[in-house]
Amino acid sequence: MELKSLEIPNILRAKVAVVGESKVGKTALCQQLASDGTNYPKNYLMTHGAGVHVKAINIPDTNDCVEMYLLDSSGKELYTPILEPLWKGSAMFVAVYNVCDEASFGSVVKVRGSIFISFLESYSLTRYDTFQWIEHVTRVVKDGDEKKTDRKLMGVLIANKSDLGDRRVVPPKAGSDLAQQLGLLYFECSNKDYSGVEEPFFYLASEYHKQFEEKSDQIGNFA
Ligand SMILES: Nc1nc2c(ncn2[C@@H]2O[C@H](COP(=O)(O)OP(=O)(O)OP(=O)(O)O)[C@@H](O)[C@H]2O)c(=O)[nH]1
Ligand SMILES: [Mg+2]
Repeated sequence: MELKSLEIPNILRAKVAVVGESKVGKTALCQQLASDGTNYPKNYLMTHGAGVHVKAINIPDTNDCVEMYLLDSSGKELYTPILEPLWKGSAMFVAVYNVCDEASFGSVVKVRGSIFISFLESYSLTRYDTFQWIEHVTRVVKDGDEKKTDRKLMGVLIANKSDLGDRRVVPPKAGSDLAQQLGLLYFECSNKDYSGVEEPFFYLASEYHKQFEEKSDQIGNFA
């Protein structure tokens, strides 16, 4: 037996806060990802508080694996006092909206008064909730960071339910423009068709791995 096949993988663990309005498909996303597309929940079952799903992603051309602990957070504002302590220590977030629900799009981001409203209006979108998922989760993680590292929380913006083309109200350009303004990468997916589900997580795992390698190099330089 080749010695290489006996090598034990290095496992990096990361907590991922999965956030967004109720019914946008966060639980479906986590379940589909963790089951490689075999566990799509057809019927809606509201998440009470949070659920945890695990996905291990191998980093190509390395012996490393990122184990992602997906914190599937309820989209009901009512649960945020329970969610806040759970979000602490997250290495990254995934913000999800439903392309057929404009209010779910408006509520993923910080509502920056008239600038944000005119941004929405330029896409003929007028509905938004006052709750701001990305702003909220990043603040909670930052406040909970005892080392005050000033590190930017990694994240992606996911437009879900792309299979419902005829009912779509949030155009791709609105999503990608918004993501660009927020310094995030934009992805589209359909949990139902299991298309585009893995890509955002491959991206996050790879970025996380890069950060780890940079840190290892720095430690190496000091040694
Ligand atoms: N057509 C379509 N329906 C989807 C998709 N993803 C999820 N759904 C449906 O949307 C509904 C809500 O999905 P959930 O994953 O439970 O939503 P959630 O964001 O976890 O909702 P909360 O737990 O209330 O926060 C369910 O009926 C799913 O079957 C998708 O990609 N396409
Ligand atoms: Mg859920």
